[in-house]
Amino acid sequence: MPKALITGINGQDGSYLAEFLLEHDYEVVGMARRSSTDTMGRIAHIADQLELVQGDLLDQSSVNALIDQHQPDEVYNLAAQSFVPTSWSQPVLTGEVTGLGVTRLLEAIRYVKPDTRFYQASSSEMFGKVQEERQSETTPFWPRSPYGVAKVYGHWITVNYRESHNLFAVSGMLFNHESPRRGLEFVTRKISQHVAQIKLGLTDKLPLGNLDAQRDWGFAGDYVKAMWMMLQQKEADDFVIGTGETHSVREFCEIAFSHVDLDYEEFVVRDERFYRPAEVDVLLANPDKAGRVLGWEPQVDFNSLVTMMVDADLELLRKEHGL
Ligand code: NAP
Ligand code: G4F
Repeated sequence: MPKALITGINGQDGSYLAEFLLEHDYEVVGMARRSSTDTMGRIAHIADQLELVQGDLLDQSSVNALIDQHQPDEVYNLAAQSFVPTSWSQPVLTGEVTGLGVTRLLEAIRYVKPDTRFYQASSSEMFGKVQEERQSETTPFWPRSPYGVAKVYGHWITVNYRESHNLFAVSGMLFNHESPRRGLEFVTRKISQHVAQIKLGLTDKLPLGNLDAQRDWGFAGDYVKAMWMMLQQKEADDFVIGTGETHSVREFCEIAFSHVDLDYEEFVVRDERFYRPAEVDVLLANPDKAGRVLGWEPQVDFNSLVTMMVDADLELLRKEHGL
């Protein structure tokens, strides 16, 4: 039975990846940091099938101990300070966790179990001010946030450990992926949750920032499969994962509101607090290499993603409020 260690197991992607690996007969060990409140909601339904262990990417000794004690065949590094706006208010923390945290894991693997296969969760935020209309594995980076800068570091240190120490270390450059388990502060989930609240009469406004920003949005459940596929290849290599379609925040709103027979223009209000010091205007993946080499393709289209998220939030709120 292969053994996988997932950092950030209680995050959106960690929960889908854990499900996927369990279905594929892996022994799954999940690293999460200690918290004074329960942060395990996303994995509560599979908790009895996992081994959960405490650790923090800020703490080298906890990371070393995990690799030593569990001797994983595969490590998926999904842990990060992942919210872009927070990276302007906490740039040093973001650099420590999202950037240097990658090196801490790679160092542990290098010294303790160098045949471990390593996946780094890189991001389309690295492309930032895009240098090509469709971003591929060869598009130069121009990050626009401290988060994006930290991810560029994480990407290159992964490549560097592959080249310097011959580790099987890969970087998945994933474009935005969403789901009903997405954190409430990200724009897609913020919209789906507010649409459901408005429909049920629980609120009457949705404050948003830049409606013209465009993203290549896919479904998180599809994207975790690509992570696994990357670690099953003969050679370690880096891949862009996305849908090859881009849509604006406005389009997301239009579809989400019209799904419950409402007009977004009556409810969305502009709020300066949600604009960013430097914006990533448009992201659009060129996932050709992933299709060709991995045989990966997204299964959920944009419209289905939006309606899936709105339906899930409606169901959740109805249960919560007994409606
Ligand atoms: P997420 O839901 O925000 O999950 C992040 C995880 O990292 C959480 O489990 C969090 O734990 C953990 N974490 C934060 N700081 C940590 C620390 N110091 N030590 C250990 N764990 C820590 O993010 P996601 O959407 O699942 O994304 C997974 C990864 O992919 C992240 O690295 C993200 O940057 C990257 N990524 C995401 C996307 C996307 O669109 N979702 C696209 C490209 C790349 P707590 O619950 O304790 O905070
Ligand atoms: O949903 P977002 O916060 O995601 P963002 O910044 O694209 O980052 C996500 O995707 C990255 C991959 O490219 C990941 F690496 C990263 O970890 C994270 O998962 O914002 C999307 C867009 C932005 O252009 C933002 O300006 O939505 C715009 N937006 C407009 N109003 C808003 C809001 N974003 C948020 N969070 N909240 C708003 O009210």
